[in-house]
Amino acid sequence: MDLDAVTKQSALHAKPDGLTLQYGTAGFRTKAEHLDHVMFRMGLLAVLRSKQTKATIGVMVTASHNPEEDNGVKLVDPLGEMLAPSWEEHATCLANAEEPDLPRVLVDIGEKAAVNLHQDAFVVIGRDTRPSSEKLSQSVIDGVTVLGGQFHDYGLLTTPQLHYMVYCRNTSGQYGKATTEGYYQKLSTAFVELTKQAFCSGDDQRTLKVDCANGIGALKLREMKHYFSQGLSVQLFNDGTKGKLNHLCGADFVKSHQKPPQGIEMKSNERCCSFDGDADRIVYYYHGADGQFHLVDGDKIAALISSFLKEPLLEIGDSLSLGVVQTAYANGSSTRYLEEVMKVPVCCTKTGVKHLHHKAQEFDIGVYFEANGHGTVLFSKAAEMKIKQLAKELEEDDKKRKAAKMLENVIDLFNQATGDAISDMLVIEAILALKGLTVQQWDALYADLPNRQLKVKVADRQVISTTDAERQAVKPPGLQEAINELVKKYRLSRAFVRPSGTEDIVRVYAEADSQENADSLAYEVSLAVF
Ligand code: NG1
Ligand code: ZN
Repeated sequence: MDLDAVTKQSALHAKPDGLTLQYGTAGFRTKAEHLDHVMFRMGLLAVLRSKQTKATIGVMVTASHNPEEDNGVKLVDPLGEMLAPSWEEHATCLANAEEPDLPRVLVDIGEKAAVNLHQDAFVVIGRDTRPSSEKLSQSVIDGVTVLGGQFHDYGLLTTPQLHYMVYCRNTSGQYGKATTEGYYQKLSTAFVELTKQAFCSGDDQRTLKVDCANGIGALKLREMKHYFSQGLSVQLFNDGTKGKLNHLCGADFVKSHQKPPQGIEMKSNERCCSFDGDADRIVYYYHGADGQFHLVDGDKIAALISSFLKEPLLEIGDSLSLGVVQTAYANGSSTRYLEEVMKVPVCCTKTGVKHLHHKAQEFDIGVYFEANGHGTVLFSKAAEMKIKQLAKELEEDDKKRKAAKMLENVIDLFNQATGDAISDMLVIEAILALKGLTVQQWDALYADLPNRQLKVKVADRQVISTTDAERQAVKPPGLQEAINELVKKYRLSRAFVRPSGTEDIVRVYAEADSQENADSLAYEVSLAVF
């Protein structure tokens, strides 16, 4: 490592005094103006990680659903997963090192992680549409090049596309071609194949309105929609030409406010969906004939997908295990439906996709979704091989073969690296078409328990610590007892608190038998947090 060069370059990306940041649930996130040094340093770290894993590493510049003024960065590991936890610590150390200590911290990380410095390094970079993203991704590149790493800058990409690129590059192209064209081809071929047998009930059924949160999803969906236009016509709203990123629109807005985004015309019973700012989350919704807004969130997506998958899995009769992974934010009704009606095992993990992703890998087929619409379905290598074999070997008209063929396309359609709004949208649309289901029928799988999420500002959110997949507070003393007392006052109730990993707030969640009760329980719990 040419540490003198690092010092010199770093002076051009100097760390502001007194700023400490933590690599949180989704990397670093804060106001864009505070991130230049972090970007440069994550370029350095990506080179070390690439040398250590002897693989291509991804760097994504985005702050997802945060306001336009924010930005963020996260590293993507070789198989398209989130950065390993021990490296999150290295990332935090490196980002917070004072200028003169930077070379020493770099050497330390190299030693601790046993990095072979003679190994080549390759880093791929993607960014969202924020005004600050282009310059910040240039700072990442400065970090990569000063350590002699090679790189490919993809420019504008959705977060899941960057994960896909990393995965493709590290599996010698077996997963797909590491280009946007390759991504569009792979997904749309699977979608078209899958929907071939769908019964067609008129044009209305095949039209979908998409709120793109004024983000990168609009650009990429516009590029892609021609590939699958025979099967589905998408109409883009909030495409970034007028509104501000994530402002009064997008999946996070719709989910947390439980109301439609601005900038979309909704007629009654029309199927609509929203992406978030970097297109890794999706939620559906519609206006009922009664004029009421109905949200169809990540939990219901998981329910639709698992019930769809059960049939062909039963048909191929290979006793592949199917499981669903949720977080504490999953609506109580969804968990009950999955366990009691669908008879599918359900696990609960801590918030943050890395936890869900990891747990889902324990099943042959692991369905994971956060209530906010971030999720995908993972197929184990063994399951994939079995399915592919059956699809190839059996007679043309064998029912088993048809089921296997269908599953084969489902595997291709799901992004195996991470939750992906575009891929999930195509899966959902395919299922609805194949099953002849309307969005109302899908919504009617079960009735959500009324719920409320609140954000509470506190002096130090880290005074709260939790256990049992964040469902119980262990600190500060007395808080959990207070929550228990409040929960007892309501029927079908549940509540918990946890410090956010992406914002400087504490999140409160409550559900109960009526909206009024869910609202007051959430409010009362938020008072107990102070
Ligand atoms: P935090 O801020 O830690 O609650 C939020 C979401 C997560 C995940 C991350 C990353 C909720 C309650 N939390 O995390 O599910 O998506 O952002 O984007 O929605
Ligand atoms: Zn996102």
